[in-house]
Order: sequence, then C-alpha cells, then structure tokens
Amino acid sequence: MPNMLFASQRSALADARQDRRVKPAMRVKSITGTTISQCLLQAKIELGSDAVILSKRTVRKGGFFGLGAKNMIEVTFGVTDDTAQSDANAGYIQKLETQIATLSTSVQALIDSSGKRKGNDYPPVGAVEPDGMTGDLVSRRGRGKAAEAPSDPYAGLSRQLLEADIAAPLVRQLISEIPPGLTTATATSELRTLLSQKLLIANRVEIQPGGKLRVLAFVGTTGVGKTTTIAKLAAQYSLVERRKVGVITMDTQRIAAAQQLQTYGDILRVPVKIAHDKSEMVTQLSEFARQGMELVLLDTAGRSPNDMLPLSETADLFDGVGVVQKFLAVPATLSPRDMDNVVGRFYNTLAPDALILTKLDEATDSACFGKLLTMQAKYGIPLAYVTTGQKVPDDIAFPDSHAIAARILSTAIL
Ligand SMILES: Nc1nc2c(ncn2[C@@H]2O[C@H](COP(=O)(O)OP(=O)(O)OP(=O)(O)O)[C@@H](O)[C@H]2O)c(=O)[nH]1
Ligand SMILES: [Mg+2]
Repeated sequence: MPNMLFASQRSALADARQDRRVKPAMRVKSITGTTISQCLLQAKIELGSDAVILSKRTVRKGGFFGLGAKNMIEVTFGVTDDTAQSDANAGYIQKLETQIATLSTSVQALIDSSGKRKGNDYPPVGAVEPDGMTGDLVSRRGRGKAAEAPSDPYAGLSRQLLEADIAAPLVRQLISEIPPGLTTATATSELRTLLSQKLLIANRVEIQPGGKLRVLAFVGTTGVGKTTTIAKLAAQYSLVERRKVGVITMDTQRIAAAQQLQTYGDILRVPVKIAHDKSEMVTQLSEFARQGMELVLLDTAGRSPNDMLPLSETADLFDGVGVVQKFLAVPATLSPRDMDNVVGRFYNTLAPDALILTKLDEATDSACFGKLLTMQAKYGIPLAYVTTGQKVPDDIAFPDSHAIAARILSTAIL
C-alpha cells in the first residue's frame, strides 16, 4: 500500500476526525515543486512516509514583477505527531486503506478502458526479463476485475485465466491473440491451442546406450522433493530403461541427507557417492565416466532464495562444469509471489536449464499451471517433469502441454 495518500482521502480524514477516539494532532506543511513526485519526495524526507496529501494547487513562483514567473505545484501535507495514537488511528487507517484499494481498482479500470495501457507493456511469452524479481507479471487473484477491460469480448475467458493465476498483463496478451468475433466454444478452443503453444516443455532426457555421459543436477529450496525426484528418475532409468545410472550427493549439510539417498541407492542398486566440494564432485564424475555410467544424478542441499551466499555457493559448483544440466525443483503449492521470488533468484544465480513442478498433488487447483505459464513468460525456462506424490518411482511424469492447457481452462480440482 502506498504511504502517500491522495487529496480525495480528505473525506475519510474528516470522518476520522469526527471519530472521537482520534485526536486531530496533525502537523501541516506546504511544499512547492515543479512536479508532484518532487513534492512527494520532499515530504517524505521532511515529514516521513506517513504524510498524507491534504490539498494541491498550482501557483506562480519566481520571476521579476510578474515577468518570467513559472507555474509550480504546491502540495499541502499533513502528518499526525503522536505515534502513541496508533491504536486509536487503526480504524482511520483501515478506512483509508479501503478507499485506496477502491481507488486503485477504479484507476486501473480507467487505464484499461482508455487504452492508455498498451498490450506490450510486459514481455512476450518466451521472453526473458533479466531482473528476475517480483514484478508486474506476478498475478494476484482478485485483481481480475481490474485487468478485464469492459469492452473485452472474451470477458469470461479472461476471468478463467485470472482465476488460474495467470498474471493480468499476460491474460490481456493471450486474449488479444484470439481472433475477434468467435463463438465462446471456438474462442475457448483457440485459447486452449494458444496456451499449449506458449507452454515451454523441455526435451525429454533420452539416454542412449553407450552414449556420452549425461549429468543432471537438482537444485531448489528446502524440502521441495529434489532427493525424492532423483530416486524416482534413478529407478526409471536404471530399472525400466536399463541404463547405467550413478548418483552423487553434494548435500552434506543435513546429517540424514546422504543416508536418505544411500537407502534409495541400495534398494535400486544404484551406486551413490558423496562429494563434499566441487573438486570432489569433479573427481566422482570422472570416476563414474570411467566406469561407463550413462547418467549421473546430482543432489544438492536445499537453498533459501533469500540467502544469497549459500545460493551462490551452489551456483559455483557448476560454474565451468559444462556437462551439467541444472533442474530447478519448484513446488506447485507456492503463491505466485513466492514462486516468482524462487524462480527469479535461482534464475539470476545459476540459470537453471529446466523446471520440475513438484507436489502437484498438494496444489488445490489448476492455478499452479497458470503460475508456471507466468514464470515461463518471464524467465523462459522449460518444464521437464511434474511430480504428483511421494511414491518412488511412480509419482513422476513428463508434462503434456495439451493436458496442461486443458487443465488451465478447467475449473476442476486436480
Ligand atoms: N505430496 C508430495 N510429497 C512429495 C513429493 N515429492 C517429494 N515429496 C515429499 O516431500 C518431502 C521432502 O522431499 P525430499 O525429496 O527430501 O526434498 P528435498 O528437496 O530433497 O529436501 P532437502 O534435501 O531437505 O532440501 C518428503 O516427505 C517427500 O516424500 C510430491 O510430488 N508430492
Ligand atoms: Mg534432499
């Protein structure tokens, strides 16, 4: 919520003053500048970020006997002095917040309907935005009304996409790509095709007998299913496809981590090695290569997206080790904002080659695929696998773009 409030909040201020619990202990100051943002900045410096705008007018300043005077903006700000009043002011603040929320919705609707906001103010699907941090693309449910222009001929479809947690700008882009004048059924079918084309699906990992060693590293935040996914893939490739598979764990941080993989390794009859640092990892990889392994799965310790040092340590492991493909495991249950934070931070530090959407079975509805599509539009990382439960080796699948597109457009619970 912005701290600076508009003059239209004066009625709320008046209401609040009538509320006997709120004492009108307010410091008032007028600030003159060439732009409103200049005045806001100055007010923030002088009065703090709780200052509210009480009034605004244009004044003539400077010049000599009226000659050469310039139009300036004079903004009058107010700020309550007594911080001890915060409890009493809670109701007042709540009123203002409600007004601001309503105001932002109306302003957004106005912008949309006046066509000032063009469809290209966000990157196209497949494009990569380098900053990787939370941005306009991150959707929030409930912003649907604002994103949906009144003249939108496919308002119902827009709503469905927003409900599926696809970010509002991306929804507008998708809807704009549907030819006008179609029946709802045809438009839905067009949209389904469009969604399946926009989804980025990674090439399947094909292990050729006697081929070059493939190394897949699994990275992500803690407890997202990296090790379990490795066990599922080890089982798939060694038991079903009969390929020579080895596992290396770099997760020496958690006491039970290596033991967890070793247990899987024993059951699956897959060799498991432990590497404490990059040079050990390289040595183990060379040894596996010498032994004729065709696939090595590399486990790493879970990393917080907000702790840059450990995250960059993981990134360093693969720096210059060209053979490694990095798979980022992301739980489907994350909020759009958290998913953006995780994918953005990992994208910036270690540039994953593919995503694994884990714990689909724990996600409440198809919205996880909307979040995925939004992430892909922003970072351009293809999806390699989805995991759907704890069972090794069954609960893993290759994604199908047509099935996902249909899921996005259905309101069915998974
Ligand atoms: N419901 C559900 N649980 C899963 C899935 N994948 C893994 N799990 C469970 O999630 C928990 C954590 O799984 P791990 O594979 O140990 O996760 P990790 O990412 O290796 O965790 P750290 O090594 O601690 O960072 C375990 O209880 C798994 O059984 C899935 O697709 N669905
Ligand atoms: Mg693990």
